[in-house]
Amino acid sequence: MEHGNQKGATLLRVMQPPELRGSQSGCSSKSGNGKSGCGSAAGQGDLSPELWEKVKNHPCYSEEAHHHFARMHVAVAPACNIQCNYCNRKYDCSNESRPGVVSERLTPEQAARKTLAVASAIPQMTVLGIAGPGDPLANPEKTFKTFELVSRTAPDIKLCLSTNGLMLPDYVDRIQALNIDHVTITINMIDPVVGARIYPWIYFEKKRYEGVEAARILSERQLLGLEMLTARGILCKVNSVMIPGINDSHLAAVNKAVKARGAFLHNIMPLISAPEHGTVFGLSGQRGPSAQELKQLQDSCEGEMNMMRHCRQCRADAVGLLGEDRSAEFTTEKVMEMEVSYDLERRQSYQQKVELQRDAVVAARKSELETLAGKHSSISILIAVATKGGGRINEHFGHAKEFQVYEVSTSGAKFVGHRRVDNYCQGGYAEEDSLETVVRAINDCVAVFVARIGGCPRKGLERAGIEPVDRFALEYIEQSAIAYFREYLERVQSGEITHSPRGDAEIRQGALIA
Ligand code: CLF
Ligand code: SF4
Repeated sequence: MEHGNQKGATLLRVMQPPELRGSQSGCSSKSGNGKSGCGSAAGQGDLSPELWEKVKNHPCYSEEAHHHFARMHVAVAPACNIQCNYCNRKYDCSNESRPGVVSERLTPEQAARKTLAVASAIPQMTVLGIAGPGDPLANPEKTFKTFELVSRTAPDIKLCLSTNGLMLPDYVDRIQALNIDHVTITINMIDPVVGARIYPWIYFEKKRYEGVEAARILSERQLLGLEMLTARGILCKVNSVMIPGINDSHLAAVNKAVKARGAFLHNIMPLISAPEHGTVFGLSGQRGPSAQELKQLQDSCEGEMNMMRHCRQCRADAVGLLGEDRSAEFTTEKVMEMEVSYDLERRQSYQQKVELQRDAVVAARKSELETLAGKHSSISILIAVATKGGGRINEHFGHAKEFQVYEVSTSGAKFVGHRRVDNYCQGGYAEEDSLETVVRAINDCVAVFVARIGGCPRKGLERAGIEPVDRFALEYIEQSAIAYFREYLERVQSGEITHSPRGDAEIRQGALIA
């Protein structure tokens, strides 16, 4: 564990963007991205080459990578050994997935073929994750067989596992032997009294436990599993579901506990809860957090610990960049008909080009940030961005299914979240209603950056006090955000505009599905 902690501390330092290292105010959430974003020797910092390789192209472990690299999940693990009050067994695991029905459950063989098919079609797909629809370690043979098959046929793909942690200590050796070097554990509490309000029961060693005893066993197993993994140098991310009134004030203690055990990243996600999901929380009216509540908690936990803020709570069969879902292109039927040619050289050469693009994004950000040198202000603003990926403002307002949100201050621009929305352009129906939902989702932002925008939504946004900005079309996001902020400060200082805090915003339920 000590070894893991030391490693963790080193990683945390280098995860900050080079230009912000040493700055208290900095984008430690740039964290997951900072170094990773660099994709260069400089960005690697003092990270060992082996660890750098693990992090730099993983879209969940590196915020910066998530603009460029994709992941895929295969739904091979239907069973679960615990009950969470935010989950309905008929649906996806909502600790890693949107609670929607998984389109198909796959055998390990089908999953391996699908992985090769996606790897052929999407050369920037770098990670295969198993995240449900139940718990992968409650289905160990299917899970490990899938990983074995893929590691044999597609050795460049990183293997990633997400678990509730109950069975984790039993499988640490197997995880290590298979080179699964990224493991996510969902840890919502370290206090069993809190846990009893989240988990009605667990099934462990052929016995069903309930209430506080169930939560105590689960918590002990989760923390033990985390310690065992980090002691072996396996990168661990902790996911926590923020449940207002139940564990929101407790998650700071969870953050400390997992940090002490060497966790690399902490991903605090909003509860997904609606009556139609049929979950205990959904039916009892338990609400999820607002955008401001979530951000405040993430901010308060962001010390030396990397906070993940770009999670999309994806389905257990998601495919593509985190902000998109291409799973419908890869159904079993389609995969069986596809000509699959896994070409390692082609994949590597494509990924090298992506690395160059990534270097350009970082260089542009760094150079723009220099224009803020010597400027001091307590002002920070949020900017919503319509993007299709690549780190650029390249999406039409009307086509955006989500907006990425950046916080900008004299310290720079940092990604702080995303907001899912309905397409404004839905073929002419209910466009006014769509605009209202967009405004509610980005109401805390002073501006929205888009590649293009029509006259009607432009006026509607202006009425809501959100400035539509299309003059940075196709430019890099962070560079543009810093340039906009510099002008914003000048306008405030000249008295042209008054800066005042904006209101809260609404987090839409669930993640994007195609
Ligand atoms: Fe999948 Fe999870 Fe691996 Fe990523 S997802 S198993 S670590 S490859 Fe990522 Fe999706 Fe959030 Fe999970 S955005 S739900 S954190
Ligand atoms: Fe559902 Fe996942 Fe919880 Fe199991 S661990 S009950 S599948 S949310």
